[in-house]
Amino acid sequence: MANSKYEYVKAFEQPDLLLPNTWIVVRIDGRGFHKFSNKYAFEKPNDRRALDLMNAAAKAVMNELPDIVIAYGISDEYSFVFHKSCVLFERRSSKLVTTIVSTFTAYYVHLWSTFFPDMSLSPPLPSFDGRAVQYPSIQNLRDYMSWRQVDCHINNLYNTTFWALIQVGGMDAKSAEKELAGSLAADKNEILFSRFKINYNNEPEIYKKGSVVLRDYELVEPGTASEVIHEDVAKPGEEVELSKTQEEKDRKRRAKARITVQHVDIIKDEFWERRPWLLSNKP
Ligand code: DGT
Ligand code: MG
Ligand code: MG
Ligand code: MG
Ligand code: MG
Repeated sequence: MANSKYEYVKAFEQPDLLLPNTWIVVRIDGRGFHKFSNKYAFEKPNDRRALDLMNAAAKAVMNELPDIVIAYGISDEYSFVFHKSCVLFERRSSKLVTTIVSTFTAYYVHLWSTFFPDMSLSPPLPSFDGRAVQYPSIQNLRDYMSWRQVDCHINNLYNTTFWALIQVGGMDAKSAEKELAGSLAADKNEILFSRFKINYNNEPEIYKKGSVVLRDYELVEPGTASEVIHEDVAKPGEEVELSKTQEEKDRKRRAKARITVQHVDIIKDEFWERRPWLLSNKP
């Protein structure tokens, strides 16, 4: 059948392919969660139910999109990392971002009552924005992840001290803010310890380190060879077929792996060295 006279409008659609061979991070962030957290009386500075709900939604996203190798969440945000070799949706930025945002939001709403059984959701409903950023090297990607985890630590130390001054110390918000203006990490640790008998080191890991979501394979002992997963045994001429089989095996393995949430350091080398498959050349 001939094309309709309207079909020319398709030419207005612009391609938005992300560069090949770069790590893709899709970061989503809750819209207006300052207001949202007040509406549902989230505990300050951290609401465990709200964080668990974010983590459950992130796990569901990773379950539906096996191309995601790792995710990291703090507060109302989550970063999802696609391997640099990922070809999902031909690497179209808008498809990757909108799929993650809508899948995450759908699960956040779907799972809400599991984590907040006493409070039913009502408009304005939770929504999330999203963006895709590309990182050309593993160093850039790791620095991105480190940046988010350092942010988690800085914000949590500040918020823990700020709310201790108010909730236990009886200060108002203005005075607490003034007290903390220009303070260093050591000063906040000191305030927490000397005035409130709080040892920051003993605060829950989920608050201090954020949440890492990954597929649970066997850990590699520190210091041993890192390419345990992808041994290439192809003979000349069999290369394509074997690597296809390997690819298929890897895909199945990823789909079967249990997805876990951990609250661990992702800045130091150890985390990545013990999980060489995360950043290996082949996903
Ligand atoms: P945005 O992202 O520009 O639409 O605006 P917001 O309000 O979402 O701002 P953002 O994303 O910079 O900050 C996250 C807000 O969410 C922040 O005001 C604190 C709140 N929030 C996140 N997690 C918790 C929690 O566990 N407890 C409480 N009380 N508040 C939380
Ligand atoms: Mg924001
Ligand atoms: Mg937000
Ligand atoms: Mg945020
Ligand atoms: Mg369609």
